Amino acid sequence: MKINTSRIHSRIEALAKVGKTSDGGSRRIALTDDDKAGRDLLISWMEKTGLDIKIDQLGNIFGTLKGKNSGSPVMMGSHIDTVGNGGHLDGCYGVISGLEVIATYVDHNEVPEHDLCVAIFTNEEGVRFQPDMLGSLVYAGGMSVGEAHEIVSTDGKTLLEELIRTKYLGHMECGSIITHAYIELHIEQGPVLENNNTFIGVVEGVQGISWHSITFKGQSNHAGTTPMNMRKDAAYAASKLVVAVREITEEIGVGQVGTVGVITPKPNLINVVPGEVQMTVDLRNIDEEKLKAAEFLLKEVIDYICIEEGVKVEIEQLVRFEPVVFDEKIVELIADTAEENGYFYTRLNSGAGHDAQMMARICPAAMIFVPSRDGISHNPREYTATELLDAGAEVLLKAIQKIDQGDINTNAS
Ligand code: HGY
Ligand code: MN
Ligand code: MN
Repeated sequence: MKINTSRIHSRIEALAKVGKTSDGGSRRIALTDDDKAGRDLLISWMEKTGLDIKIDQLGNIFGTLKGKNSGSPVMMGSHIDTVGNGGHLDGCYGVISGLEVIATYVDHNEVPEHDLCVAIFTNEEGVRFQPDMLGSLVYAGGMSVGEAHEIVSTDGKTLLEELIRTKYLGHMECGSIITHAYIELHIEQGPVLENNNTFIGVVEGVQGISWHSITFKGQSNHAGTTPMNMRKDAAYAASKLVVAVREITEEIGVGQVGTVGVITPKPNLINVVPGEVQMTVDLRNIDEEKLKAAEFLLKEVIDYICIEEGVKVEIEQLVRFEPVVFDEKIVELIADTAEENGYFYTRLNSGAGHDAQMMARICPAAMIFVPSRDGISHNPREYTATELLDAGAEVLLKAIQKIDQGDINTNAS
């Protein structure tokens, strides 16, 4: 069977038009009208492919092609929600390619042994509702539906309200589809594959993620009359923490990353000493002990900054996922498939979080990467050459065929 790569490209382009930003990027933040429009478009393509479509209580969407032995599907999937200024491929490539694998079976009148399913998980990016990978987290039993429904977005809406408003509050119980195996195709979003000059990434695991929201509370005051030794300057405290996060990564060493992505001063006026700054810290490491050490240093340095500047602090942990190791059998199957189809590959861990790390909690799961030009992602400049996208989709098809035909006993421990 040969995958219809031109349909993949035309669908990536069509979806990119939904929530298109002035700088050519994509903005379909979870459960906004643009995300709804993207969801509606994907559902129309699933209908065109003749799939059985189900939506669960978290708004996760599942398109299924019945197999000879219907029951627990071989699943592919990812997400189509984006960060605020995303590219066209993050998540979308995996969903559209998964749909294409199933459409290839349909086009060739091939009935698979297992049901084949493509999933679109809700709120993978986590920029509006935290935590990220929320839809797959609940699907995998990592959070209750009720708790997730009550999560309040950065713009003050509950997840339940937005699911109802966008008409994506499904009735299917979250996690009721018992998945036989899961493969997610995704762009690497980093520089490793391009630096290694390889087409395919065989992903062995995902690094642990720790997100905190930190609010320094000092004292708003007059910029002109307040002597420097009387200030409780929340922006100064926040700036010290930005520098400290970089120093923590240097202290922990190679493999530790740290990012301050949000810094919001109040009252944010030119002639007022900021009384409050809300900021976020994103720490990640593939090594759980090192990630814990980074978190410890973070707390230590916050305490020190507060004493030094005389400010108070509120700390909220938004996300904490431990590192994940993918299923060895599926990892090997992907490596063999790449090799058999003439593609050099690199084994690597994922720097980004993915729905696959949640699926790995409940079924054998792994990922296939393709390179990102200049390692750029979460940016309108996100790009992967056509031949690389095609290679990834071809390896996905061949790997799914093998799993479907029972090349690996995914139940064997
Ligand atoms: O944050 C992440 O790594 C993913 O893009 N949600
Ligand atoms: Mn993604
Ligand atoms: Mn992303």
